[in-house]
Amino acid sequence: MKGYGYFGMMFFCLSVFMGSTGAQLQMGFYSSSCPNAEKIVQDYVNRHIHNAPSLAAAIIRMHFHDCFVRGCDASVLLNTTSSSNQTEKLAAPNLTLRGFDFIERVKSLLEAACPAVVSCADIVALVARDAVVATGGPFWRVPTGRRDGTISRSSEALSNIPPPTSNFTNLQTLFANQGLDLKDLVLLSGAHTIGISHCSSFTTRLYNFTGVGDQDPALDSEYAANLKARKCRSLNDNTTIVEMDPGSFRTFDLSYYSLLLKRRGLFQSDSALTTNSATLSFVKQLLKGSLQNFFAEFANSMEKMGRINVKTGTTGEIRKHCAVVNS
Ligand code: HEM
Ligand SMILES: *[C@@H]1O[C@H](CO)[C@@H](O)[C@H](O)[C@H]1NC(C)=O
Ligand SMILES: *[C@@H]1O[C@H](CO)[C@@H](O)[C@H](O)[C@H]1NC(C)=O
Ligand SMILES: *[C@@H]1O[C@H](CO)[C@@H](O)[C@H](O)[C@H]1NC(C)=O
Ligand SMILES: *[C@@H]1O[C@H](CO)[C@@H](O)[C@H](O)[C@H]1NC(C)=O
Ligand SMILES: *[C@@H]1O[C@H](CO)[C@@H](O)[C@H](O)[C@H]1NC(C)=O
Ligand SMILES: CC(=O)N[C@H]1CO[C@H](CO)[C@@H](O)[C@@H]1O
Repeated sequence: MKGYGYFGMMFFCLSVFMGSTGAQLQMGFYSSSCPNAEKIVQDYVNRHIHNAPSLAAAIIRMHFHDCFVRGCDASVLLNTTSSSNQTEKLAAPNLTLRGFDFIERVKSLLEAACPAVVSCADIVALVARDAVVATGGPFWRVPTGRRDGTISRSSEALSNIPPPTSNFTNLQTLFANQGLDLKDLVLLSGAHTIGISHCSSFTTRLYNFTGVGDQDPALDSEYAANLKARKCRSLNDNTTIVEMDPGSFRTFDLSYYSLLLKRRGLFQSDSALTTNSATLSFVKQLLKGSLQNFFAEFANSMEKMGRINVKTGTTGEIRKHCAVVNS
């Protein structure tokens, strides 16, 4: 358990205690039940990611949204049906999730090779890792054996996934609820080194921060002026997209953290990492270290995130289609 810290340890004991079988994730869980499973995923990602490199960002974010609601159980993939309430997909934070069809295509290859063996939750975890690696980002271990949940509620996405307007306290609480500490918060937020955002995720910072037509003073004013002039021309722009780490939004590097210190983090939640002395000091430490060091630390936190409240053993099910529970 080295490096997992107090929260991790507590969480670990709790999840072993709560799992009905006490089963845990393990490396190569499918090595006898579906020996090529991980290779099928990796080959598919390697063959297709170059046509759509932006999917690396989309799917690591999907993995995060999955894990933060009912654990990493692919609940984020479920469609709303006439017999379910609104599922997580219909919650505002999902609006901008992408890559559902990519996951579904990988699933159909695995169903063809080994019917009803590989969970959608493991597919999301594996595709997220393989896509990030294929685009030059960090590698992390993905132990497998997750099973799929049968419940997905829009309201739970709203209460568990931090909004971009989060302040430090909100972030600390929502991460602690998942057994993640402040170091994990800083490292995992580092995923914002890749990908894009819609203007609507942050335009209040530009146009109406406290409701009097003002700007967020924590955002660099030159950057804000630029965003207003060139990208997000109104408070209600919900279609324009911007690079979260302008100039290197496809490269998994340390520049996200440099931007934070220049007051150019895009969301209030990014900026909030510099408002607490512990997280600010982690940010500075990361910037002093090497890229390899960031990758290694990021890998630890990703593996930890991938274990949140997983269903193993005989709980849950192995879905046949990722968007619907088995009938
Ligand atoms: C700390 C709290 C976090 C908040 C408040 C947050 C919020 C957001 C928001 C609002 C967007 C833009 C959505 C849009 O407008 O299109 C976004 C994008 C993204 N987030 Fe986060 N996020 C957080 C943590 C994370 C974590 C833990 C990860 C992964 C480990 C992550 C990975 C991403 C990625 C890769 C994108 C770009 C998605 C794309 O290109 O489609 N975020 N995030
Ligand atoms: C789930 O919903 C998406 C659109 O949101 C649709 O394209 C897909 O076919 C649906 N899947 C199933 C199995 O109903
Ligand atoms: C729908 O929501 C209600 C109230 O939260 C709950 O009692 C019910 O079990 C939910 N139904 C499904 C199918 O999840
Ligand atoms: C953080 O935001 C919450 C509401 O989301 C608010 O109640 C709290 O006062 C804020 N904390 C600080 C330190 O601003
Ligand atoms: C700014 O916010 C205030 C308070 O929420 C609101 O009354 C006002 O209409 C907003 N301004 C614009 C331009 O939307
Ligand atoms: C985007 O903005 C338009 C115009 O303000 C509005 O009609 C539409 O409902 C918005 N879309 C979403 C998904 O919020
Ligand atoms: C991908 C997806 O299902 N997006 C949905 C998110 O929620 C909105 C409503 O809030 C739906 O219109 C989208 O289809």
